[in-house]
Amino acid sequence: MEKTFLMVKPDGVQRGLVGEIVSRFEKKGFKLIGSKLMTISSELASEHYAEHEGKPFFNSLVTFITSGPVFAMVWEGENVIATARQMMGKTNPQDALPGTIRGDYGLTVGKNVIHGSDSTESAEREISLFFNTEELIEYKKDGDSWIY
Ligand code: DAT
Ligand code: MG
Repeated sequence: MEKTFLMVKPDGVQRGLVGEIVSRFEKKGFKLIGSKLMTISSELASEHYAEHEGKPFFNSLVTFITSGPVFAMVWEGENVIATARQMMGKTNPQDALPGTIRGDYGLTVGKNVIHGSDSTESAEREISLFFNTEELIEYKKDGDSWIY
């Protein structure tokens, strides 16, 4: 089953949005298979956002993502990578539709509440960057027979 890496950014943690965000993915029918509250080192931040190195916002992005605890998660389910991106909304919260996480809770691109992998390759890369295999819990969710 497909897996993705999602992370409530420091602004979302500070604003008390962790529960709300977890709840949206739970209610959608996805399965949480790993999670932790953690602080990100600047090394991990630079590696995580390596594709943006050299861009004008790179330094402020690293400063922001290391500025407080984040809530890192791995979610599993059918088409979870693309669906989670839809549920997050566009990168700039001003372009994100109401009903999406960024559309409902964000105002600026620099503080857009949540990260989510954008492809199978980035999901695999980001999951292994943030989680050891023993931190990912494979289990059967009884409710799945009412979803699939
Ligand atoms: P996403 O987080 O939707 O995958 P991205 O990978 O293009 O977006 O960028 C990573 C983060 O960098 C994004 O969540 C917020 C920040 N960012 C992107 N574009 C920006 C810009 N033009 N100015 C400031 N921050 C930006
Ligand atoms: Mg991205």
